[in-house]
Order: sequence, then structure tokens, then C-alpha cells
Amino acid sequence: MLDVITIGDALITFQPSTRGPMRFAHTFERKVGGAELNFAIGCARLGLKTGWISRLGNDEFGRYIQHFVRGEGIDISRVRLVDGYPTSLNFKEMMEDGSGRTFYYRFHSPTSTMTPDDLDENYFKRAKVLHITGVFPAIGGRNYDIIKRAVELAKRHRLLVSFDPNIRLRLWGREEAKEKLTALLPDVDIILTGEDEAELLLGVKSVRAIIHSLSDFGIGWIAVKRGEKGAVGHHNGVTVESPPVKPRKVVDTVGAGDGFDAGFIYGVLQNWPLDRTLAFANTIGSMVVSVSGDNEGLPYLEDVLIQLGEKDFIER
Ligand code: KDG
Repeated sequence: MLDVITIGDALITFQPSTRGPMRFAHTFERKVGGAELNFAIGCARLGLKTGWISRLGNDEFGRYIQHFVRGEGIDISRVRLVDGYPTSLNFKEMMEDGSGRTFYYRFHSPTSTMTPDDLDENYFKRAKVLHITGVFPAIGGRNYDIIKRAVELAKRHRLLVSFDPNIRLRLWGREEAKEKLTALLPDVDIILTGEDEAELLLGVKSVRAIIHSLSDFGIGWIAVKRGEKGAVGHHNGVTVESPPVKPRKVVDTVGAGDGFDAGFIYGVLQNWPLDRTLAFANTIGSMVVSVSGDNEGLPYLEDVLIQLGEKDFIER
């Protein structure tokens, strides 16, 4: 039995050793990234049984990612290495305040060799939550159809469908993103969204209007991620505002949203009340931004409990 499954394209991420415009970055550290994969790593570190469905290039980078993901204890039985499609790359630009841009080299992602028929229905029968994001369908190929098929299988087998819009305008245009992602909303049970992307999808601005509009789609759990302003959640007719958790230092903001998502899903699976789930997810987001890399800052369950003051730190 798996707690969570997700589908995504992984990236070899080149993290610059210096801050400032990418054109002046000369040395990079090779790391791993990809929104859905970061989420899977976050879930696995919290102790959830996690499966990741993907394709990697049959090349040195693909083999490296395969080893890395296996080492995180994630089920990779639905990951294949494919010939002729190089593993996707991402060069990061890092500014002094931890913000930055991404430069993708993922024009022929290995995941574009997949078709909806590649999804194994038996895999869905064994899981509780399907987590999807807007990155995978933005890559092209049959990826949007794959997501639709995954949602169909999830509904058939009573999985909760969790969705993070993760709109990447470097991968597709606003109109296409809006049309295709809003079409998924009626089947979504849990939405974990930033404010700007919710505005792009729904055409409304305030958090209150966003929650109202998402509730109209029948979405049971809503979390609006507000970065430095914390998060607002809505479940069973109750809206909860969760204050921000101040990070020790903002080093790299990439991956914070994926960490929040993992924490939120963890809380839902534990049947925690919404305020507890939001505080837990927010704490993870704040821990991720204190560490350089897309997933290195994702904590283990024990780390979060220590951070929340619920467990003593024992030096080992
Ligand atoms: O959410 C973080 C990811 O976006 C990052 O790890 C890589 O840009 C990325 C992507 O498209 O998945």
C-alpha cells in the first residue's frame, strides 16, 4: 500500500556557486530537482510511503537521478530509462535574497515518450492520494492527457486528488495554462496554491475570493500559500489563517512550496485539524528556504517536531 503517488519530470539542477546574474556564474554544483519529485522526497522524509511515476533519459544523469530517488526510499517501480531523450536540465540563477530564475533545457523531456496507457491501474488501487502539479502537463507531449487519465483512475479507486497549479510560464502560455488547469478543478479534493497562480486561474484577487471560488468547484481542502505572510486554509466551511514561520535565514526559496505540499498532505493523512496541518506545512516551507538546493532542506519528521518544540533535540 502506498500513501501518495505523483507523476513528474525530474531535472538535473545546476546550482551556481556564486550569486548574481546567471551570465556571470562560472561554477555550478550538480543537484536534482523537479516540483513533483521534490514533493515525493518531502513525503518520503516524513515517513509516507511514496511512489513516483516518471521517465528519465537512459544516460548518466538519468542513472544518477534513479539512484538518488531510490536512496530517498521512494518507490521507482514505475520509472523507466528511455533512449533518445536526454534527462532534463535546469540552470538556476541565485540572487542575494534567495530568489532567482530557472533556465530549462527540457525541450525533449523523457516524459514526453509516455502515453496515458502507460499508467498502471493496479498502482492506483494501492494508493491513498494522487498529487499532481501544473509542471508535468506544461512540458508537452501527451502529458496533459496522462494527468487526465491519472485523475480518472484516482477517482475510480477513491484516491484523494491533490493539486498544486505550479504554473511555469516558461513552459506554456497563460491562456493554455488557465484553460487546461481549471478544467481539472472539479475533480480536485485538495488544492495547494500560491496567490498569483490562483488569480491567473480564477480571475479573482483576494484570498477570500480565491477560497470562495475554489469552494464553488467542490474542493474540500484549500490552502493558499502566501510565502512570508503565512498561509490561509479552508476545510468543512471553516477558514483558518496560519501565521508565517520565520526562517533562520532565506538562502534559496526554490522547493518551499513543494515542502509545504508534502506537510499538508501528511496532516490530511493523519486526520489533523486544519490549523495543525497548516502550521506543520508552513514550518516545513520555512525550513526548506534556509538550505541551498531544491530538496536538501526538506526535513525528516523528527526535524519538524523539534522545530515545532514538540520533541527535544538530542545530539547524536
Ligand atoms: O518547485 C520547485 C521546482 O520548480 C524546481 O525543483 C524545478 O523548476 C523546476 C520544475 O520545473 O520542476
